[in-house]
Amino acid sequence: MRTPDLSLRPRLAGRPVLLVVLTAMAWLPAPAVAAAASRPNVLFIAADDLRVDLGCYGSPEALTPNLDALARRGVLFERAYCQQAVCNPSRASILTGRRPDTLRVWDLRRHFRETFPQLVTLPQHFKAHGYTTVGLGKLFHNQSGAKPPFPFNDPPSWSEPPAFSDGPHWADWVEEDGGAPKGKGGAVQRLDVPDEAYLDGRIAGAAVRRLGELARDGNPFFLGVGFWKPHLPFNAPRRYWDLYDRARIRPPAAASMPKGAPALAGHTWNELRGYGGMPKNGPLSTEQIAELRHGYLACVSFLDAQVGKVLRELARLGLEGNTLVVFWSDHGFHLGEHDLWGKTANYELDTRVPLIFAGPGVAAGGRALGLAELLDVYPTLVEASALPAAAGTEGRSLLAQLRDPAAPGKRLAVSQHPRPSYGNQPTHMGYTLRSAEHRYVEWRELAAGAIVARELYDHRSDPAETVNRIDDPALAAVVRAFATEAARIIANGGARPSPRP
Ligand SMILES: [Ca+2]
Repeated sequence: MRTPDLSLRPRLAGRPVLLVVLTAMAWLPAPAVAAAASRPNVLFIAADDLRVDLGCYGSPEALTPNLDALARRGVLFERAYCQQAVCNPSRASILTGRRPDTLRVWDLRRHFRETFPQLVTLPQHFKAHGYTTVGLGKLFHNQSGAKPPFPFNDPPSWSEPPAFSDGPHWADWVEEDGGAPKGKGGAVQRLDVPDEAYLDGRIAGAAVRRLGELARDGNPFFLGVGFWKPHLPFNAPRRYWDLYDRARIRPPAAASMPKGAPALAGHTWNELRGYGGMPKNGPLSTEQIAELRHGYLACVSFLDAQVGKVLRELARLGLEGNTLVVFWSDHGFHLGEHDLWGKTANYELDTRVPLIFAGPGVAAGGRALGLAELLDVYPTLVEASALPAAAGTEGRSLLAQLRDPAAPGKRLAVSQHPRPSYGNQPTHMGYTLRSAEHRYVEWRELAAGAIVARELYDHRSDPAETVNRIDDPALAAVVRAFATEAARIIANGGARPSPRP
């Protein structure tokens, strides 16, 4: 165990680095600058269910040297938020640059092309402008039984068939008899196996090989590498578990639902309860909590090691200087905080995500405090690559913050989640608006649109969101301002999930 690495903080703004770059570029002939700036490669690295539990984000526990190094050479967004804290809606949102309400994608079954068959995704936009686009791993949602009318891995987005993109998470499992997994096993696995025993090790190997081929090819590329961890089951080779001492794993902080929170805000952790050894009802034992939190950290370090393999190859090939790297997770995760396990909540731990950019034009060692949303990634990469803007995207380019992390961000980040969490026919939708200082949540009954519950958390005094202060007279003006914003956002989005046949 080590103490948190706070050494990035003194290097906050990164302005001196930016000035050096601009001064050097001023001496280059203009066409060369334009050509170099217009055709960077893109390395788009996704993690699955990774909350902001990384060394570079100040985690007191997680060991993530490779992601910490990426943050040191780029810009880390301190306040980045997903648009819905579950795989398919979040991934559809970042990859199309549109909100779940616009896409009408709120569950794990519906495909965004059911709403917009001709939509041009982020990689597809790069493909249309001459890039070779390659998808390895889980980028769009994984197809795991649901059969939408379009493949989830979205072949139109890619120059070649995507790989390692499909299948249920439980199948990423090592049977001790060497056979194929026969069904959903336990929630954790700790075996002395090589990285390649699991999907992420194989994806890292494929990405390293493909990077070399793409470098030799010479055409600009968009390489998407989607890692499956730290999503359940928490299986990682033993050596990643051994980085942590079980006796020193911290118990969840603030382990009760927020005081005054409505019942709609919670859920019954059905995803975790579906794994072997987990109780179908009721609480986990102290030992189970420690094992799950240990397993999550092991998976975070396993993921970090796989990202490191890809980033080292990028550097070895001499591509670092002309490749924009973006690392993101589709949403966060609860590990017992708020008496919740898993995602699908509207709280900070589920909606806040790691988001790190590095590469040409990106300030080194910057920490952007301004708010950002994952749907901003699409217009950011398009603008940073000097491609024509894509039609219909709803995010805002973060390029100003990549050049100067002190540049202002968004005023609000908006996320949402239906209730029931996974049902085809939700009865309620919760919208959450995060400002720099507060989180506001509004739960609406979908049939008539009536507001049935509200929440307000004051991050100035309560960063763990432990007390719902919606009725605090001292915050009445704040609540009124949020309610006005929420009404405007919802009127523009039109949250009316259509009944499924
Ligand atoms: Ca996920």
